[in-house]
Amino acid sequence: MRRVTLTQFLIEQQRAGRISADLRLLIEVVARAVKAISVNVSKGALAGVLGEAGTDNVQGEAQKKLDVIANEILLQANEWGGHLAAMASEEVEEVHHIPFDYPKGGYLLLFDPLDGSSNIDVNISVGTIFSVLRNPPGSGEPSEQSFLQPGHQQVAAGYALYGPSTQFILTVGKGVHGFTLDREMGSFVYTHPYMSIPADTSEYAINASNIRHWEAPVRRYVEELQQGKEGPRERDFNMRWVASMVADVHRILTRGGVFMYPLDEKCRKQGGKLRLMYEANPMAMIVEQAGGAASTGRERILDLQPHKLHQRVPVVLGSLNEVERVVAYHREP
Ligand code: AHM
Ligand code: MG
Repeated sequence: MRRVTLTQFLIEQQRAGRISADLRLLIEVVARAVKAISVNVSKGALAGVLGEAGTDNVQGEAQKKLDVIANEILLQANEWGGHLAAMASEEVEEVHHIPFDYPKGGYLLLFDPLDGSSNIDVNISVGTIFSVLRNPPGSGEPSEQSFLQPGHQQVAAGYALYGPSTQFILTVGKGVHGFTLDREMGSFVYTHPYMSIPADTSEYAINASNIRHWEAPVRRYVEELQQGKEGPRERDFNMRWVASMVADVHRILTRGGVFMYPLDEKCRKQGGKLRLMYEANPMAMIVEQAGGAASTGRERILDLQPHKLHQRVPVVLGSLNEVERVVAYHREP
């Protein structure tokens, strides 16, 4: 069987006019950084990379050593290639400017270097999420404002899942494509063309310990699922919660499902738990490209006009008919 690598896939996308040479280089560099992160994640305790870094990030959360390592790997890998105007990271408060001695390009890269940090020390899957925007023409040196573009303007989005195998999932706006890392060869192999999310599902993902904090529409929706065959849905539903968004979304991309981190009383002041620019937008683009839907419960995520880099939002995404049902419940008085 002919093995297509990520490199070859990207060259073919460029030839087909779907991506520019610079965007191809950018994605290649992100994938290279992901391989380096994967090596660190898989060494775990052997390399002394587990545990706390002893610092807090911009969100006031304790950083793990691997959060810091993954962030450094992504920043350094992407600084010098000449394809970027600037970067923004979930772990860094301000925009990361390209050092003055390197050439600059037309793209903005945003990432959550290591998503699912609470799973690092227990050897459960974690991931990296990224999003690519164009630097608005004529805007000069990028500022926070340059990044504040609605998600539908993303030119690419993807994630890496560091699980039993390392996978790289990518969309450039023409379907969702999955690659698996061949560790011996050191290359990503195209294993999952045009991934798609079934419109119907019997599986949901939510941190149910927050039930007492949820708003009425989410509580109603989940209670109906829990009633199973005896309830209004007239069938049983299964529940999964990895607490690594990448792993939970990847399961949905593979076999369907609905993922929710809704607005609740605990996170109301911040606007939600998950970050719009580093988590919600890239995942929403991937999920929509796979035929699913992504909403805050009230609005399409990709239509939100961001007002700050580290903004948080409620997230409901996955199988189309379930997401639409949750949205419908939010509309009812
Ligand atoms: P992180 O980026 O600091 O790791 O936080 C985001 C993670 C998501 O991956 C996951 O869906 C969620 O937080 C889990 O939250 P909780 O621990 O409240 O279940
Ligand atoms: Mg995260």
